[in-house]
Amino acid sequence: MAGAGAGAGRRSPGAGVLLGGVAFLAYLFLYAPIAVLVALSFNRSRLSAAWGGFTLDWYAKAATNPAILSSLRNSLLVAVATTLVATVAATAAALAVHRHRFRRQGFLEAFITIPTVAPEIVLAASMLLLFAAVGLQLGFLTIVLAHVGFTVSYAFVVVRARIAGFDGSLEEAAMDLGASPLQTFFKVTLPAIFPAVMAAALLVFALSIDDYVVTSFVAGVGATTLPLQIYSMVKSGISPEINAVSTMLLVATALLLLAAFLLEQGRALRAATLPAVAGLAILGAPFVTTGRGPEAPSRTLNLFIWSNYIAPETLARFEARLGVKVNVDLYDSNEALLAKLQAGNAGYDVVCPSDYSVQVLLAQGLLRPLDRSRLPHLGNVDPGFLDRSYDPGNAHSVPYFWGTTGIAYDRTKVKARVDSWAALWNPLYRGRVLMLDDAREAFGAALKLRGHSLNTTDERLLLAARDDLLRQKPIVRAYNSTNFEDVLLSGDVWLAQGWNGQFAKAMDQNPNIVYVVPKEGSTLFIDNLAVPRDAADPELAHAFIDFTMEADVAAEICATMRYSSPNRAAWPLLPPAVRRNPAVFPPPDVVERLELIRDLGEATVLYDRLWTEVKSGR
Ligand code: N2P
Repeated sequence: MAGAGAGAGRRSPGAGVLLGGVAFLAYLFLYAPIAVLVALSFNRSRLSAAWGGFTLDWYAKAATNPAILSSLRNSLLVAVATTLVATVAATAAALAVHRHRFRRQGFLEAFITIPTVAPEIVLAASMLLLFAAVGLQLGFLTIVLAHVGFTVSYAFVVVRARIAGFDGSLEEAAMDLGASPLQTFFKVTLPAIFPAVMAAALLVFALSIDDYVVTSFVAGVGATTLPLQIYSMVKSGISPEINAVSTMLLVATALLLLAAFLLEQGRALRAATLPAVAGLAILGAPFVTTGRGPEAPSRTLNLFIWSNYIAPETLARFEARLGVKVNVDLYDSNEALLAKLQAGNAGYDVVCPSDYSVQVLLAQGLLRPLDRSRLPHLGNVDPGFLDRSYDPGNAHSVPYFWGTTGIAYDRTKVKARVDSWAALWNPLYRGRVLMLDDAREAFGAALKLRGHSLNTTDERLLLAARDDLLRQKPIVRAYNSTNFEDVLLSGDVWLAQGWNGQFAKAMDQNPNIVYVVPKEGSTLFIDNLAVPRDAADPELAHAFIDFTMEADVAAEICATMRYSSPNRAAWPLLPPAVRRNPAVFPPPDVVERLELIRDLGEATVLYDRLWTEVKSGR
């Protein structure tokens, strides 16, 4: 340190420039992504790659989007409740440790602050476990409890630091002059520590409104907060509307933190008022400009389904027909669905597990038997998709979509013929390959490449598949199960492993995209609608499932999403281009080389472990 100080004294002008340059680069590195996001929120063009001129349209769109408004309202309610509870509790705790001396005080104070450094994911998982253990239904209350749990420590640190110098003799003097303890608190103590309390409150508010990780664990349906909504929208591709919402959230948070910072620095309350009010105004503006908050629905269906599996217009049709509201949450892997249902109290009425996940959920008693009398349109489903071994007699599920896993590529960039999984290992395409972010699918490709079943539990074959996937890593640009077709369309990758429906849609946008099911064979999936055991409205769940099996609804679902429909009554209603597209409806010789993924019981742990090794690159 002394050396550095001496060095600083002799610093040449050149060193100053160098230091400035390094600092500039460091800040650029920190803020460039944010700058890009903010800039793109003003981009008239939908594509992030091209600048189409300046516009504020995306802000207007975001501010009138009902899903965004209702999630913003939830976020504000959660943040206000969290702020009140956490700030009061933290202030009381800080005053208590300030006034009283007790044994192990230092240790206990440090103990309060541990949540500020504990990994967020650990806090999130432990809260979820706690709520499940005490049987608390996930929703608004659990979010507030969890937010209080992780913000109260920050609030404590802020208040504690500021009141360290607070002179207790003032309180004594007030009491001596006859003030009651309550009067003393409100007339003497609170005014003295008020800036600290406000700083803590603003910090708590900002932390709560921004939180994604903890909230994603403990939010039930109907309690989607703004960060969850943004993430869910990202799953169907990043739109400039999301950039606009993110920018507003960013600016509002920055203003609130600035206010908290000013107060903490001991600035006058007035100095902090402007940024605080401006931050809150940004968050509240959409309600004022549109003149309304979202109305409360009467009856609600909570749907948890794969992304890119149902169009908003289909849901709107169901809502209009029954006068109900549909809440949708999306996922991109069976494992995510299983985790959510296994944790309990998720609150979904309808879910969409694939074949092998139906098997897992059934074994754990997590599905409710279906009432056939409420499913009159089941007869529309092709019998070839019924009574499969994962759910004999379809007692708990009905097929919704089926499809294939394959490779799509851009033929203007990939000149060689692609008909084998080997293409995804070709070093020629280094950095231009995308793989599904899915253990069973990635291992499926590696196993098929060597001619094995994708359901093998032979450890030797699995270790070899892991090694193949590790060998492939330098070629892989991304693991993505969400919008893999967009990444291909954007030109970022030239070849992608993925599911047929989204590729079939991409082919419409770019005729140079080709979809193949490799000759070695691949996955056949049958994804099904089912009702979780703890569904709140099983009757509405049945109504929805039956609705999706009506011929014209099933046709609309297939035509909009392009996954393969098991509904034979829908087939004649499909546009011929969809019906005849082999990417949507694979010909029999392709189907013949497909294999259903099965639940492998104990061996699942091995797949998980090896997949983690692949992803972490060991
Ligand atoms: C939809 C993914 C298809 C599901 N995004 C594959 N089982």
